[in-house]
Amino acid sequence: MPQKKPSWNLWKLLTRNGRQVWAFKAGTSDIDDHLKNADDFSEQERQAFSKDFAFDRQSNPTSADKVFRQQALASNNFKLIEQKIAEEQTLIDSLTKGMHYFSQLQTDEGHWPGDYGGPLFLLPGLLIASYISDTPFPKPHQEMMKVYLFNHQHTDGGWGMHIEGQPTMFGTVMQYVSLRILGVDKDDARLRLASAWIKDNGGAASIPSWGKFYLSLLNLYKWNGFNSLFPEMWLFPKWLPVHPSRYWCHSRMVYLPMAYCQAHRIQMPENDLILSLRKEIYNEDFDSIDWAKQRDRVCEKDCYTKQSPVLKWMNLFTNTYEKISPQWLRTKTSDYLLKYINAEDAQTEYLNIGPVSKAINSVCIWHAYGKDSEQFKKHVARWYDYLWVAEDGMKMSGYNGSQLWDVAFITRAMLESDLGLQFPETINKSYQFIDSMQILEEHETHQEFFRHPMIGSWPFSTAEQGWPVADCTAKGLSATLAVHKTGIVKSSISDERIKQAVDIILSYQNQDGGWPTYELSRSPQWLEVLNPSEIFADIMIDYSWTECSAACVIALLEIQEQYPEYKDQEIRLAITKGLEFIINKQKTDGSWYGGWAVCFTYATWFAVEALVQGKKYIDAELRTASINKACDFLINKQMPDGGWGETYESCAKMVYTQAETSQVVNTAWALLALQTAKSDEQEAIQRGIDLLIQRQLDNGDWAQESISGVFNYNCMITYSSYRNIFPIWALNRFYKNNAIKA
Ligand code: LAN
Repeated sequence: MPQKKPSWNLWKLLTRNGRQVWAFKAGTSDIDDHLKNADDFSEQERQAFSKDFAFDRQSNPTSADKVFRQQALASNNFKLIEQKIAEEQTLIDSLTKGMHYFSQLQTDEGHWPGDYGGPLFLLPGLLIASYISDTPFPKPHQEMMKVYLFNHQHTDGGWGMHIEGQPTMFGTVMQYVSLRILGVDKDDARLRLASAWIKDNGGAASIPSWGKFYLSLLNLYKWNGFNSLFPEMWLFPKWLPVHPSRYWCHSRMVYLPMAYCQAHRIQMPENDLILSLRKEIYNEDFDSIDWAKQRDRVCEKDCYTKQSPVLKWMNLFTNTYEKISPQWLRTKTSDYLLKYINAEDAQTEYLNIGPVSKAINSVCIWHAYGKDSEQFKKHVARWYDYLWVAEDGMKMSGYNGSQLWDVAFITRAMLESDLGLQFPETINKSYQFIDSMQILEEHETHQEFFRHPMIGSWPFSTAEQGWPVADCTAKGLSATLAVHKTGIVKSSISDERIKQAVDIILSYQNQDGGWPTYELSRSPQWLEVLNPSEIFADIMIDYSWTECSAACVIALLEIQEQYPEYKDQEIRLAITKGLEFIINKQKTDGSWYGGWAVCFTYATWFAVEALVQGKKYIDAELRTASINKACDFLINKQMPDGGWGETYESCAKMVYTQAETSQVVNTAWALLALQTAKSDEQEAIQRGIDLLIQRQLDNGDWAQESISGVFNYNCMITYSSYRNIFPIWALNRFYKNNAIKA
């Protein structure tokens, strides 16, 4: 603490061009005027001089230059800076620890494996495929699956559609049957409770249509109680809006093998287990059930999308047709379906587009070629790509992983500031992975089976799985550009490949200006009236989504910066239309709904990021108003502890639903948005950042909180690396924006 020496401050050092002149009572900073007040000197001041400038040669033989230093530091707000340095050190420590911890989890090939579980209807599908085909999993696997299924049972005996959801008929019947297939005794107390849940809630006949399908395969339900999928529809002319090639690819690829199974009414033979199960899951005597009457019965706990009147009418027709369908046409249809299934198997190395079709395709291939066929063996070999062991047991993942997606995100997160450069090995490995995951070829049967062009694209998981995704291409490209900018790796992704990725992004833009997931929207939205799944919404066509659009706009903006010459006009137009789409999607409260993660904070972050970066491409007033509204929305949702937290109910209800406790992932998204918007709510940002630091565990990880991914509004999915990626990104952005500039 410097002593109080008031008269020191009567002197002030003026400098200019290296000149240094002490001014007495400097009234101005003009060095030439330094004597202006020199005559204004009182007796009091003279006395103060001799007191304040008393000098002790014993203790301080050489002058320590205290007058200048004290003044210089005071004018630089030394105290404040001292405090900032300490805070910054805490931030740097947290970030370094976070990146160090996460880097340790990276594989040698550069990606981050992780838990991608959540939905509870996936493992049962696979178990049914293994049971029907008499291809049991090894004992240790079976044991771990049992552990998993029991771990997620609710105390009332039921299971949800996903691990955090309330019990439903679909969830409960599927897990019940799975556990029985895995050899658990029907008198096991937990199964008795589950059986009671099923019966108390109306019995298995009220399971939604996807459940009716699986039960029919097992001979636990009758095919004529399943609304016909009208397999012949696949032979319709392709130009018809209802032709399945126009459906969202996930619906298409699930309803394809389902149609094959229904066309053949695949049904396993009765055995003791099946006969017993028929008693365990129905209130009525199985043989006395009027199956046709069960077609539209859905337990109210399951119902998310009501059947439309149009669908009911259609079902009337297709169910009648089922009774008269000529055999020759069925055979022709089945041949086509099988050809398509084979093509999908070949295109994806038997991984298939997702976990549901993976299991059902296995059943079809087993049915068509038998258990000993090469094709079926190849299918079985890839079952294991979908299995994941975590502390809750063995589950089936929602995809064959989220490899590319996570790598792309973490790369951008780390490179947000120079701090990421302290991890060159991690960045380099990530880059190698991104390089090896870009899809560089198309299959021979590409066009025949309605695939979107994909040379230059990136997938969500792996190139081998081979389904390109618009925003994954955008994220792969953004990460590539970010790495190239640093110059710390030898770039192996050529300009040509970058341009191919740009072409893919451009090819994905919908008429409405937005970007979809895997393919352009190929039919009008009215097709949704034919959605036969009572548990999901908006699954019929591929829609434009805010977050997919924002990701693509951002990648194009980055391309404009780094490759300004490439397709300049076209890209500008695409960006402008994309930004307009995003603005149009904004809700009146300033937020955006997120379709692929929980929920409003997620999409709002994406949208704000695109709007901020897209400054030059859209009307300034419109843009500012939109960004300000978004920031107001986020500020309004900040919780008292400084964090943000939404529950998964935001997704299904489409209304922001506050969690009881704040969530680091939501907090990070909100902070990323507020910071990029250069919101003047510094205090709110600071409080959020403090929360992220405070929530960090000693080893640099963050605890896993509530489930953060979603699909089709109603089913949740785990993204285990989000809890690292996004806090690191938000902290890194804070560091970049606030680092002390020396
Ligand atoms: C995914 C995972 C990734 C996700 C993003 C890239 C995050 C998104 O921005 C676009 C859509 C996409 C690719 C997506 C679509 C739906 C998927 C494939 C999933 C959520 C993973 C699992 C889900 C799939 C439909 C699950 C299987 C269930 C069915 C109802 C068929």
